[in-house]
Amino acid sequence: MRNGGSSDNPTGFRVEMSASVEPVFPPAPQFLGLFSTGVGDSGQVLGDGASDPHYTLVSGASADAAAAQVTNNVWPIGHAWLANSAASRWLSPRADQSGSSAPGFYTYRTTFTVSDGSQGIWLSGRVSCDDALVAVRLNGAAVSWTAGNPNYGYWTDFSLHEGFVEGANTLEFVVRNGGSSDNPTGFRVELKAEP
Ligand SMILES: [Ca+2]
Repeated sequence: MRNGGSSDNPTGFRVEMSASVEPVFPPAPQFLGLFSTGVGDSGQVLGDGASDPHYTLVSGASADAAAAQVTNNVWPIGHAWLANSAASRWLSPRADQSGSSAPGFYTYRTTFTVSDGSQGIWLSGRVSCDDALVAVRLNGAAVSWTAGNPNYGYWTDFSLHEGFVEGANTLEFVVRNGGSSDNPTGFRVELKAEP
């Protein structure tokens, strides 16, 4: 680079590089129709405000809680919340979480098909949410779970290796939004099948 001018003046140089690559968790043949949050059928990330085709909000504290929407990519994402990536995006009861949602419980549900027997298969992944993940249910049965509160600035890893059935399966995540007045809430999960 060249510093211009005919007398002393500021010059500088700055570059940022990252060698880390976000893991991508494609759907696996053992788990047909199972996707991370905020992606379409081919795994591409969806835009702000899109309805996630794979996750529904089956109960929620806000009156407007009907579909899980891709959260707008603004604060608190990339601030208090983990930044979005090419592998997944945050979901919320509504896209605008600067406008926030009511405190209470939100249940996100996804359904998928186990096509190759229900024994010896593993599903692992990582989850982040605002504020706390209070329950995980596989086919209606509670899964043992440990996660921090709040759980939005980092990932919590998990794995499931029992409770699957051949055919249709349902996986639910119950998120509690804390506080006593409207404030941001969101949910994000990345999933992969283990051999
Ligand atoms: Ca919150």
